[in-house]
Amino acid sequence: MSTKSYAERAKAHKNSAARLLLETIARKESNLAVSVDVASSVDFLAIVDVVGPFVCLVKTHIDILEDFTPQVISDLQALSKKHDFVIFEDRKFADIGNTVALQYSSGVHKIASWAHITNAHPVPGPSIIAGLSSVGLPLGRGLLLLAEMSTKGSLATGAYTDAAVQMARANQDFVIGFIAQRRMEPVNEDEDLLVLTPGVGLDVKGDAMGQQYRTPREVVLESGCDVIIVGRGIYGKDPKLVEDIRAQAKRYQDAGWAAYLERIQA
Ligand code: BMP
Repeated sequence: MSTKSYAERAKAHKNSAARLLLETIARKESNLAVSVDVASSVDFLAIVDVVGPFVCLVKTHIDILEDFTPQVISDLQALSKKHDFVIFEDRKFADIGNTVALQYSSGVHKIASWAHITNAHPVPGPSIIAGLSSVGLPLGRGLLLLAEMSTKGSLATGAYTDAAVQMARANQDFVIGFIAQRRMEPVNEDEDLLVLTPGVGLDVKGDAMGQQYRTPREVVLESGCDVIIVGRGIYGKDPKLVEDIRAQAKRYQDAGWAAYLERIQA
């Protein structure tokens, strides 16, 4: 279990996106990421503006927006400056290196130009990292590998997860960590692969489509993860209920930070 502080880890980290995330967590005393999965740009930006003060990171699924225009990205970047948060596009790339390089740099969304962090399934093997890093590394971006998933019946377990960890270890200039459900024990003192964990909720244990939730305490204290990713637990009642969204964001921020303080004091 890591008892090092986020601030200490920020100083030592070699990847600029990882450093930015760790510094932001320490500065804002927040290991909360909010996943803003709504279809309207107006709702999306309104939620980001409300949760902004409470989060270290905003996670997007930019292809969900049905009225996407490049202006959404400018507005998101302005909110990222206003509230001091990192942007993570949860794109889950999963193709050959040449294709993912194009998907990352081009198309309507031009993800590499604005997302500090993105992620990929390790299923194609190390070539996916080569493709993405050819675009992202010169821009100072970071990549997370999906080593595990939060869903019931996930195939990302056992040898697959171990292979994802090996792929990350071999590419630590660009791969900054994992989407996973637990901390992966480092091989030495210098290794610092972050773990960002979705499937977090305080009130319910899952949804009707296989999602499974654990509490911030289980995730951060018991499983040693670094960032809790919360979606519907924060905006789920109604994306327009601004006061409730603010209160939930604060509630999850407090729960995540209390679990971290308990961990580093252990
Ligand atoms: P929610 O908290 O509303 O269940 O949302 C979880 C978010 O995290 C979704 O955007 C989903 O795509 C993402 N996610 C997940 O739930 N489990 C995983 O294993 C990986 C994910 O990216």
